[in-house]
Amino acid sequence: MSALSSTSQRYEDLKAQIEQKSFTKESMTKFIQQLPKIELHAHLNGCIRESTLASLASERNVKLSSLLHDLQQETHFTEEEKMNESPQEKVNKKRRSLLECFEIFTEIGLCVTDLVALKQICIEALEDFAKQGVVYLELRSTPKVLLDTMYGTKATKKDYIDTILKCMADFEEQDQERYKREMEDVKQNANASSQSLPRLPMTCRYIVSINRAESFEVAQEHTQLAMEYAKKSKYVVGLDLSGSPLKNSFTELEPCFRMAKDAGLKTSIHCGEIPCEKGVDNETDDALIEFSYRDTKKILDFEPDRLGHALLFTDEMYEALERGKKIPIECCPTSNVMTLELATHYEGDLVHGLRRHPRLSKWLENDYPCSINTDDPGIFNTDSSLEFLLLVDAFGFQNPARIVSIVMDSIDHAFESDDFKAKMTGLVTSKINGILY
Ligand code: 6MZ
Repeated sequence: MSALSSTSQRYEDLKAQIEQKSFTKESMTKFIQQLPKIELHAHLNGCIRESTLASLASERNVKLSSLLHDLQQETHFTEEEKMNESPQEKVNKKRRSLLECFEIFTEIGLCVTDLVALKQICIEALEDFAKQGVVYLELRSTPKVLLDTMYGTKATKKDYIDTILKCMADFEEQDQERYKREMEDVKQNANASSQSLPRLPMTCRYIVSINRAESFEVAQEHTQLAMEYAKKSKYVVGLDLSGSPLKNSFTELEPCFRMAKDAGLKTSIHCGEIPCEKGVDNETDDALIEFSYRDTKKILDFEPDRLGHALLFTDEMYEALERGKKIPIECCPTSNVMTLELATHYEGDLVHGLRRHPRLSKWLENDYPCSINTDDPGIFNTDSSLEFLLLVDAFGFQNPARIVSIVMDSIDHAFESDDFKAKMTGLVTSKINGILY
């Protein structure tokens, strides 16, 4: 039996075991918190902790918009939810429409101005993901020219990438050591329960981003950087297109993505964040809808390795995806609810908002390849465990089998080798067995 087929057999056995076990709400929450997770869609600057943003802003005399950063007064509960006192973290208390998110990114840019701040937000992001049990992280970020305060000079985009890669390498080394140490302790303590098994170490990877708002020349520069680094570093695995969907078009940037693809780099492209057809909302004008339709078609024809969000396609586009290559989608539940404002105007809280997600219930129903991610945990006040707990509440899962299958399938969407994925599947399967018994 090949390594891959033996691990997939173990995975089938595992699903069957989970389905046979009964879970209370508490045991399900605990299980999900301990579950090893795969995070494939997170933007570094969007991971900034609120406290770090506040202190960097005060050091640099940046005034953060109170509308965007102070807790909103209205809590958006339904009457029924008010009676049941829903947990606070499931409530959308902040203004986070897509446009408001881009205002915040501008403010973050005014605060993360040097390599020291970059290093701080990177280390904190890695710690935060690891704490939630993430075992494989693909973090993306747009290289920027910052300041090198040590020498009082400008730091190049290569310095930006080197800083992130160094944080990742150091973090991995320390996390591996911690794991070995904790395993030794477990071995020496014969009575240790499976619940006290140490958290698996986290593997980190980096995806170079191109921001749509920047010029073609900058996009070319980032493509070259991604290709150059992918050759010499195991950490750099792909190229992403993100940024405001109102800016530029994929059509203009396609040559960069083709070049990356031809060089063997993996690609992930944000799409479907604005409607591709009339009647979805009352805000998007016809010219923008037409632009979005054409741009999305171009992205789908290009066939990137993964699609970011893929929220507001036409039915025809979704059907073509289903029939065709089934390109894996990086779904970010809280982010989607907030940016589409699914929880602001109607029933209000995130759980009800997620039930109004334009596509997620269909993806789950049809087993469409789809990972669950945080997008910008610092901005959306979320983490990798909360995203799964939200799914459980919104879709009423009675046991975590569906969650486990999403995690296991996501391993397959990673920008990594088959060998790596087979090993990761084995590790995750053993860990889940450990949590179960
Ligand atoms: C599109 C997004 C995004 O690259 O500076 N970004 N792009 N849609 C989204 N949905 C909410 N969330 C984040 O991280 C911040 C950058 O990531 C992109 C934006 O370009 C944002 O400026 P980095 O580390």
